[in-house]
Amino acid sequence: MARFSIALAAGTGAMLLSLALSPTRATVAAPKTHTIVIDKLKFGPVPPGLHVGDTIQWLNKDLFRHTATARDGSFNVDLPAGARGVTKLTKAGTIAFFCRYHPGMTGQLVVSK
Ligand SMILES: [Cu+2]
Repeated sequence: MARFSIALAAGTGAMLLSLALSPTRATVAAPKTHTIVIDKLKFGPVPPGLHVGDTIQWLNKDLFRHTATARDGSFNVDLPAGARGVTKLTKAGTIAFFCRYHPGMTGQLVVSK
């Protein structure tokens, strides 16, 4: 009985060790910061590959005040001329955004899990 228990424990230990040593395929990417430049009354290109946990840095190079405002209300960043602001991505999906002062300024973030 005791001998059986010891053998079982050793077997389990070896299995756990081999699991711990095997390479993991599902590596979680470290959060990144992506920059979206605003210039000449336009949002610049939205970078691909956005993930939950990443940060968007809005950089307003214009001489005008802008905002980066989500249509779903999930963020609203005020951006005076020359300012920068950040939005942390907290959910997956497509999030349309616009500028409150210039409704023709629009874009969308495509965020993966
Ligand atoms: Cu604007």
